[in-house]
Amino acid sequence: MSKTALATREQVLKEIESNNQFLLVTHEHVDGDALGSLIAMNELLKVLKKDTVMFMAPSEFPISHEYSFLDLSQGVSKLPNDIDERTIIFLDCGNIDRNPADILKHPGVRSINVDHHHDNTYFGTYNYVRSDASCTAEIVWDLMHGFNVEPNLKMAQSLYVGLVTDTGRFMYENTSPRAHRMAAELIEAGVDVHDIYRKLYEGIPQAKLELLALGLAKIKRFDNGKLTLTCLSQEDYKAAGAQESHSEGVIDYLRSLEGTTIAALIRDRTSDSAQGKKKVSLRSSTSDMDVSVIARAQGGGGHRQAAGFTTDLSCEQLIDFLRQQISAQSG
Ligand SMILES: [Mn+2]
Repeated sequence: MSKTALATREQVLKEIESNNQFLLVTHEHVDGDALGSLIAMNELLKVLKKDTVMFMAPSEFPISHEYSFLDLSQGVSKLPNDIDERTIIFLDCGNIDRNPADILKHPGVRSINVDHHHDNTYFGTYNYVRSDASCTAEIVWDLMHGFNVEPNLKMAQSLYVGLVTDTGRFMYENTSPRAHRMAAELIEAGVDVHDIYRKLYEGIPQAKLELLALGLAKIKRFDNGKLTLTCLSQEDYKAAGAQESHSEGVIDYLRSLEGTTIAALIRDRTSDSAQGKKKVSLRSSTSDMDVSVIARAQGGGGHRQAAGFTTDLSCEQLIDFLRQQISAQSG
């Protein structure tokens, strides 16, 4: 199978139309857009009478509390045996390293890479990468229109979760008129905005708030506050009784701090397979600074204003690295 550089909407619609068996996957450490686009695509394929399987690795469970209301009961944590007969749809995966990469090792495997990361590595047979889309859910929503399918409530809710989380509740720069039109349509399809807000953003576990307190107490600022960061250690997780996913959102406080251009959250990975490694999340408060460049220099990736990577470097080494990178981009 020859690889297409960038697929058109028509090609993707045709590819879905002409195949009957699908396997849907998304990136590791799932977020709202990953889950939302996965479930919505699964629902869309069901409406189209396709045989569809959603896969998520066992390490993704339990799902972070704010997403636990999403229905993943039809998902599987073991790859199906007939994988060679299925078209794989990757959703919201910037690069193959963030996916169960073994899937693509199957000979003759056919895949559609549906994503909105501008640094997507085009690892699929068909690469439908729309960096103008606010979220992958927006692309799924558009494909749904391509098939003249009206969203059922489950699709609408899932798409809305992808939209509201990836646009920072309609506040990030990617929030386009189209994102709002999509929201309007999903609300018309029955989404209860306030109910989803409550589920996603309230009911915060106490451990999460205590972890935030520990992170905020250790904020470090460099270069007149241009770089604001904090480090969360294994000890912090223990002290707060928190899990790794509870660090979600800490970085938004760092970015919102007066004078900050780049915010970084450096946290110890807690899973057994990642012992000794650190996960670094980066946010930029201005479009002049591209944090995906910084992340890629360490083997990661992401968007201009939100990116991340995993590393063996120490906190001190990371601080030096980040300051260098920021000064290189400022120059
Ligand atoms: Mn996304």
